[in-house]
Amino acid sequence: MRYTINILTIFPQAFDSVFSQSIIRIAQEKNLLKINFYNLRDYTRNKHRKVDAPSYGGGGGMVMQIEPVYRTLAKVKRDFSSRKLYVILLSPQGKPLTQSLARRLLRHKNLVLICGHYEGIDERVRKYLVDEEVSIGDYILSGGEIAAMVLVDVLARLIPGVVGKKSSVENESFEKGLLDWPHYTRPQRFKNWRVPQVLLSGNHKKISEWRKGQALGKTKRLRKDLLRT
Ligand code: 9D3
Repeated sequence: MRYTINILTIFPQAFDSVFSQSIIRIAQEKNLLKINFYNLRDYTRNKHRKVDAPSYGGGGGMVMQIEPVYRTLAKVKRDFSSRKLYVILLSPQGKPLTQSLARRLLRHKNLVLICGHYEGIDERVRKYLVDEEVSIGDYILSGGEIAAMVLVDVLARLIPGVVGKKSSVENESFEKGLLDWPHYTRPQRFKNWRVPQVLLSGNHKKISEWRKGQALGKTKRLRKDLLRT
C-alpha cells in the first residue's frame, strides 16, 4: 500500500531539487510514496492561463480564483476514481504543523496539497473544497510551495520503511516532547575539546541516564514551552 501526495501549484518545477534528494527521493524509489503534480494553469480557461484576479471590495492585491482550483481538483478526483482524497490547503491561517498533526494527516493515504499564492485565495476554496488548512509557522512566506515541501518532508520520513532504522524515527525528540540529547563522534579530543567521559565508559545504563538528563536540561533551558504539556 502506497501513499500518494498530489500537489496543486503554479510552480511545479520549484519542487524538483528538493524532491529529487535524500529522504523524499528514497521514499519514491522504494515505491512507498508517489508524488503527482497538477499545474493549476493547465486547468484555466482563459488564453493567458491566469489563475488570479483583483480582490472584490478593492484594497489592491490579487486573489487566486476558485475555478482553476475546482477544475484541477475535479481532474485529481477523476484520476483517483473512487479512492478517498483528503484535501489540505497550505495557508498562514492553518493549524500549525507539528509532529502529531503530521501523524494524523498520514492516516490518509491519498492527500491533496493546494499551494496558494498572491495575497490569498478565494474564501470559497477553503469553505467548499478543503478538508483542513495547515500552516508551517507564524511568519510570512510568499506562497504555499515551500510549506508544501516542508510538509512532504515531514510526512515522507514518517512512512513506515522510509527511514532505515525504526528507532531513528521513534526516538526523536518531539515525539517525547523533549529536545535531543547531545551527540559526539570521533575524534575523542579535537584541539582541547573533549567528548564527555561517560559516553566512552561503555556503561549503557549510565549513558542512558546522562542522555535523559541532558535532554531534559536542554529542553528546560531552550524550550520551556515544550514541557508545559
Ligand atoms: C497580508 C495578509 N497575508 C496573510 C498573513 C496574506 C498572505 C501572505 C502570504 C497570504 C498568503 C501568503 C503566502 N503564504 C502561504 O501560502 C503559506 C504560509 C505562510 O505564509 N506562513 C506559514 N505557513 C504557510 S503555509 C502557506
